Amino acid sequence: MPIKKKEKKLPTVEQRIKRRNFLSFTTFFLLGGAGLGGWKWLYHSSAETPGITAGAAKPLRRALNRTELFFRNLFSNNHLVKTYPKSMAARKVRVNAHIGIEAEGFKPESWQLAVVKSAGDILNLTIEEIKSLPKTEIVYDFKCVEGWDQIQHWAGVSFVDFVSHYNLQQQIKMQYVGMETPNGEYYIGLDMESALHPQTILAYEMNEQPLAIEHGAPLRLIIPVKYGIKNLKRIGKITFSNNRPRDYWAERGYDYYSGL
Ligand SMILES: Nc1nc2c(c(=O)[nH]1)N[C@H]1C(S)=C(S)[C@@H](COP(=O)(O)O)O[C@H]1N2
Ligand SMILES: [Mo]
Repeated sequence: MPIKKKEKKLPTVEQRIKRRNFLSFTTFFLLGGAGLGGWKWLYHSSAETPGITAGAAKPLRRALNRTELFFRNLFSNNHLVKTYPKSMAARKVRVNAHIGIEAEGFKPESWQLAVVKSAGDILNLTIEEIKSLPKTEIVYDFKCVEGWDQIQHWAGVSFVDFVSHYNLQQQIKMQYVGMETPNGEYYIGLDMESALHPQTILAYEMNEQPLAIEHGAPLRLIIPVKYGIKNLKRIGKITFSNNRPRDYWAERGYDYYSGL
């Protein structure tokens, strides 16, 4: 029986970044451990310290618990973007850019979202269908690369809920999600991990009202782990791929990931 030779794949950029992060984290952890070890050594060898007694072990135990707490906080804080009470959300929400949504004559009523599951297999959804899915809201600090930020209140269906409701398990095994306006003039690419982040929302409401045209009616992306440029207004089409989807601002020199 012929043995199938395993293809040796070069690591992708993402894999390399992940590996590098892992290495720096490991180094950090080991250095931290060495620091703690050194401190422990100093502590026990200090002339003032009366040897290793039950009394001496207590502050050490407290220090270890603090270290554990530090790591726990580090991870949980990184996981979710900071949120605010609704009362802090801006009433007058800033409108920033209109690429792909400025053309006259757009009718939100006849809009449909096209989800390309694979070539020739397209799911077309109305806004009513999308509104019938579980609703997620968020009040957070929206940040634009141009240097402004504003606490804003958005609501819609989280992308994770969306993909699970429409059984897009096969699609989310891919590395990227692409989204674009119905006319294709503004387009973004997202790494799958950020798209599936629990705070990523396909939003149809702002301040508890249907989205205004200038904010991307009837459906826009709210992705708090990214800068404003990735928060596409008026989504017309969603695609999945293992190659980076084209991205309007990345093509103009901005960082492809534009993460916060
Ligand atoms: N279709 C479309 N979406 C877009 C943009 C755009 O020009 N066209 N600009 C992006 C940028 S740079 C920002 S800061 C936010 C602004 O969203 P807002 O107008 O609701 O404040 O939308 C993003 N989404
Ligand atoms: Mo922006």
